[in-house]
Amino acid sequence: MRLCRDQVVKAIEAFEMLSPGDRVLVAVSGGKDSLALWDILLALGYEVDGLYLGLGIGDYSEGSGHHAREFAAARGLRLLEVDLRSEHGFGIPDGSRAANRPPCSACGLSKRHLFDRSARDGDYDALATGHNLDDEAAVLFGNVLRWEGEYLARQMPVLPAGNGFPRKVKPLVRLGERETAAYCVLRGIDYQVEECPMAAGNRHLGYKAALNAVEAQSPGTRHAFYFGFLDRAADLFRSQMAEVDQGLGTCATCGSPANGEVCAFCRLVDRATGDRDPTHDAAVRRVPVRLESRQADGVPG
Ligand code: Q46
Ligand code: ZN
Repeated sequence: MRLCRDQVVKAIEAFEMLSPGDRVLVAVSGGKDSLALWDILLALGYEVDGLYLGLGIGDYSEGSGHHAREFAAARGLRLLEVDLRSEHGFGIPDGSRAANRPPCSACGLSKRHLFDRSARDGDYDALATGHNLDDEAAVLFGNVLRWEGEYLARQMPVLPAGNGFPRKVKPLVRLGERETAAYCVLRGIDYQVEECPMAAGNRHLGYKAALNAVEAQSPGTRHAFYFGFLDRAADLFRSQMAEVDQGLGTCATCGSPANGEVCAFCRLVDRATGDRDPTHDAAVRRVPVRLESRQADGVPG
């Protein structure tokens, strides 16, 4: 348990993620990473609320919500909730079908938008997510395989606030998923073990499996790959981030940052709920959705 806390402290200090007294919003899925993160940040003395997003994925969502609520209730913590179906008219399975997008793409876009918006509305100093080293290395691997410059530019453990986005931090980047799982077991944190049923066939899982195989043969490679990128290559892609940020405006529908008249989330809502506006469809054709995302991952979770 001490090792996990120490690694989080090290990450926070090395990347200047948080300052003492910061108000932090943690995106909580009910899984091991986000609950361990919430627990560790509280132990380190930060003021931390949780945010749970109901994705409408049947039993999986019911289980995740249950674990997030139990964790918060047992400790008297504040858990904000946003429900995609009741507040925006669709759940991920039906919405992604109607919008003709892969589920994880619709899900990632919705999460990023609603997390950002909640952190902004609640005036939090930072939004923290439970991405661990295994996640980040797998995303990096996928982005390097395709030389996705814009995504590589954003593959940082901290993204500063700006252009209407909150500061985003990933304090678990120095921990692997077996470590966060062990932390939860030792701390008696009951977490959602089942994986999302929509993850099957996700490219990200393939990248993770490939890196697991490399790591088994050559321990330490994952760490060297990810931190070597941050030390020696990340700066090479920075200029692409500035280019995208310069083109951002404000969504006419919801007021969030957008690189068209309407932001990618509002366009998704239109398509997912069948409430199509031809202007929005034209905007979808004109604007590649990914440009609007300041978060490079699209990681399940
Ligand atoms: S929740 Fe969402 Fe992940 Fe499910 S639909 Fe994909 S991105 S896999 S953890
Ligand atoms: Zn919008």
